[in-house]
Amino acid sequence: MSTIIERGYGVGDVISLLWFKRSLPRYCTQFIEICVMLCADHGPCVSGAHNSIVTARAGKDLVSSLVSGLLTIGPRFGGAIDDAARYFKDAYDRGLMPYEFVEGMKKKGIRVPGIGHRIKSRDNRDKRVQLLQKYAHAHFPSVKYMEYAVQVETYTLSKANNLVMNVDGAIGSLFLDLLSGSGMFSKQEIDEIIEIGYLNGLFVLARSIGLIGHTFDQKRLKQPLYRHPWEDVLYTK
Ligand code: Q5B
Repeated sequence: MSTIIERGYGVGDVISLLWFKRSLPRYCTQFIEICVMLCADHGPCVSGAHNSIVTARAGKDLVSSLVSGLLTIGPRFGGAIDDAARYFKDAYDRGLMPYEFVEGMKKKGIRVPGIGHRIKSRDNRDKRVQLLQKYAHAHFPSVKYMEYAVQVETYTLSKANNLVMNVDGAIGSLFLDLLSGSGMFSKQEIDEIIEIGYLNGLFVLARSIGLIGHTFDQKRLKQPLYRHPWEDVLYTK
């Protein structure tokens, strides 16, 4: 760690060394840092922040509040990056047309990971996705997986307005481009990274920053025990 500081490395280099066991080119480490910054928080209303807030307001400590938020990260919320990479890679490498891929997923009853959002839509695009795409267009040697994901999005948007590429889909597809285009990973290593599932780690790491912030907010503001409005959970009329 002292060498890292002496050489002026950043957190993207630290992640490259500790997770991927190699020094990656600056455009890759900067991409990792952008992912971490963009995913650090998305406001107090999302699943993870909500859980951390409720836990902090129940008087629990920082670690309990943090993990209570982290435990919501999964296939619907923030933890779709690995599956997005898995499915986009498989579909692209097999040469599936986007509509074949989406319809095939529908037949299997699987929602396309990396597609869809509760509030983002065709007319209210996710700025984070646009920033990641812009960065990759400017710096990556190839963005073939991301372009495939865009074609998938074009098809899903023909079905419903909110079936946009989300931040998980952008990171998943672009990380495939980073892995395959940087020349730093063998095909076998890429398959292993995707199979093990490294990429949700980026969201977990990033969102921890925001969840800790939400916990401190509640403590600083001395918020009382949370009680949910009963109208929201009333099952019978
Ligand atoms: N439908 C995200 O669903 C959401 C479909 C689909 C085909 C799809 C859903 C989904 C895949 C998982 C994913 C990451 C649950 C999201 C994130 C970080 C965040 C969060 C924040 C942050 C939203 C209505 C109809 C149904 C469905 C169909 C929906 N998604 N079909 N492929 N992917 N996506 N997660 O709006 O015929 O009526 O049965 O699971 O990528 O987590 O900001 O909040 O930074 O914190 O609740 O951005 O898209 O819609 O579930 O009512 O579905 O659309 O089959 O069709 P919704 P639902 P039908 S980014």
